[in-house]
Amino acid sequence: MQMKQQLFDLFQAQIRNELESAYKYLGMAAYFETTPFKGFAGWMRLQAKEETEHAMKFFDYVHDRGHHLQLPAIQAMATEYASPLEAFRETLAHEQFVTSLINEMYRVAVEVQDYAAQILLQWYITEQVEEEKQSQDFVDRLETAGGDSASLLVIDKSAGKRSS
Ligand code: OFO
Repeated sequence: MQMKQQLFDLFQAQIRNELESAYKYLGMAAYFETTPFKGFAGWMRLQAKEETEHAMKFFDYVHDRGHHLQLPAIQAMATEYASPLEAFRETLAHEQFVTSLINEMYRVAVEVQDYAAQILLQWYITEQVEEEKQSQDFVDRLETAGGDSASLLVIDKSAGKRSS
């Protein structure tokens, strides 16, 4: 059964938002590739892949519900940042923004009594807790390291251990 138009519009927009997240993190990967911080570059590359998977989960769902999608334009993204800390602060702020979008989708799903959409969105609500936590952890560690190169390289190395 199709979703109410108001909810479908949000799902359609969120496919673009998740792909914009992927593009944003790919821009950060491009920035880190120009620095000694190849661990962060790899981490951002994997984050971009994960965001694409988030988009595809919505993509599959709207088709399961019998909708026909439109795909609006995706905006250009920065590939320059002042420091790893600036990039991760931007990541944290972005994830907080995405959490607010997912929460709004859930609010509307409740309002229109779409129980199936609520179940799907619960997965994203849980995922956003993880997304915010991992960004916050990097911000905290990078703030603690300050301008100390050795500490920054230790954090970079740990970021490079991410496997999925
Ligand atoms: Fe899709 O979680 Fe980040 O944006």
